[in-house]
Parts: sequence; structure tokens; C-alpha cells
Amino acid sequence: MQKRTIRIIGAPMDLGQNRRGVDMGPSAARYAGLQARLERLGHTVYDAGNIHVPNPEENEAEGTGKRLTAVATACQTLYELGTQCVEQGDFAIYLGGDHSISIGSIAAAAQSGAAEPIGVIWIDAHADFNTPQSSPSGNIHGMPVAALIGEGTEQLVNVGYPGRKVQPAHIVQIGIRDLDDTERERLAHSGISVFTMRHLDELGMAAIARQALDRLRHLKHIHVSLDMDSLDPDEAPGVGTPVPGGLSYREAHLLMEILGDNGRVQSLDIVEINPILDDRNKTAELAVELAASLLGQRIL
Ligand SMILES: [Mn+2]
Repeated sequence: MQKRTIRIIGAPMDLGQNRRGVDMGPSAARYAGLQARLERLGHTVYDAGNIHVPNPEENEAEGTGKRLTAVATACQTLYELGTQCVEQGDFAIYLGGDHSISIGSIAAAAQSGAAEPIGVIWIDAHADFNTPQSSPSGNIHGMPVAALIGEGTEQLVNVGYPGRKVQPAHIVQIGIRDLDDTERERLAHSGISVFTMRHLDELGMAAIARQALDRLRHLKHIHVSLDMDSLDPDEAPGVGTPVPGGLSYREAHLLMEILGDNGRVQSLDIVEINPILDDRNKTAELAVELAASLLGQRIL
């Protein structure tokens, strides 16, 4: 197994949705022993701490427009830190926070691929493919995938540098089971590869994971974005928007191991852990174990 230098960057972001608690996600993952767990695998791990994200109660983050600016500003900071990480050839782990942070983390990953495009594997119950026009809730954490392909609010689309960060054909989604009506329409015509729970039930995770990698086979770098609500709520109760019928413990580990074996994954988001809704930090502990599986932990 390849020994890596890993950098952990926390983004205690909860402005992308309305439930409090996901801002404590980075603490929960650290408390669950992320750094030590990865060091035990032989990696060198640095923790860069957290970026600044204003509280919703602060004036700078009040109201929809200001929230949007605060999210875009935090994503820009994350992009700048992530870019340094990419330039050093380190593996980056971004701890959310809600899923809006991926606008910054994936912009950083894509920066490395300015000449060479990157692939994204988006593991989630939701497609996060809304624009302000299509979104029933207006929540920004439902918009990052749209923003990353250059659709929606300019402020989000232009984080890091102007315009599209990832080609739709270079995005694969796994675990999807809850879409808004307009979002479903948009997704069907987007060019994004979507593996829903039905695909997983019919074909099995091993086949789906290999198909996902096969669709991205021509790309040198892959970013994995892991929304903990992709897992079944029985396994990961500490998330803001739980949806029944998700990935099992075993499916999630198998997916991470197959992605890890491939060797092209350069960065990882772990998002949407909500310790307030969790059962004794179970969700963060599972997230740490999944990160370990991606980074070389094997049974034998
Ligand atoms: Mn998500």
C-alpha cells in the first residue's frame, strides 16, 4: 500500500441548510480518532485545523444573500488551502460541515487538473443538483453538483476561478434515492452517471464500484465526496437529512476498498455528520472507518 502524506482540513459549515449541528462535524470526526487511525496505517497525517465559517447568528451570515456570500467566502478559503495541498502532492481530507463545502474542495482538486480534467465520485442519498430556480427549499447544500458543472448562482460557480470545474460526464453518483421533481428532470439530461439504490440492489456494490471507476478510467485524479446520509440511517443516524434504504455498513466499506485499491483517489470530503442527532458519535466513528478503508485498511 502506498504511504501518503495526508492533510485534514475542517470546514465547520452549517449555512448550506437550516438544521444546526453539522458545524460540529469536524470535531466529531477528530474525536472519533481520524488522525490516529490513518497514522496506524503508516501515513503521515497533518491536521490543518478549521477554516473560519461565521455562525448563522452573526450579522455577516444573516439572510439568504449574506448566507450565500458567507458560503462562497468559506468555499474560497477551502479552495486556497486545498490548492496548496494539491501542489504539494498531498492527499486532502475535508471535514464538513454540510455538503456545500464541496464547491471549494472540488474546485481545488480540479485546479490540479486544469490541463487534465478530474473525476468525481459523489456518494449521497441526494443528487445535490439543484439550482436556486429548481430548489424547493433554497438550501445551498442541495446545489454543489450544479455549481461545479457551472450552473446556478454565479457566486458559487465562480469559487476559485470562473466557470465549470468538472465535466458532467466525469461525475459518477452512487447511492441516490431522493430527488426533487425538477432536479430529477435536470439530472436525467445532465450527462452525469447516476447509480441509484435500485442499481445497487440489482447489480451489487462490487459491480457498481467497478463500473464507476471504468467510466472515469481515462482520468488521472479522482475526488471522492462522501455524504454520510448515503448510508442507511440505522448505520449513520447522525445526519441532517436521513433517507431510509441506504448503503449498508458492508456496501460502504466495499465501495471504499475498491476505490482505494484503484490508487487514483487524491482527495476526500466527509460531510453532513450531525453530532446533535447522532447516537454516541456512531456516525463519525463510521466515517473514520470508511476513510481508513479508502486509505488502505484491509482485512487481510
Ligand atoms: Mn449531499
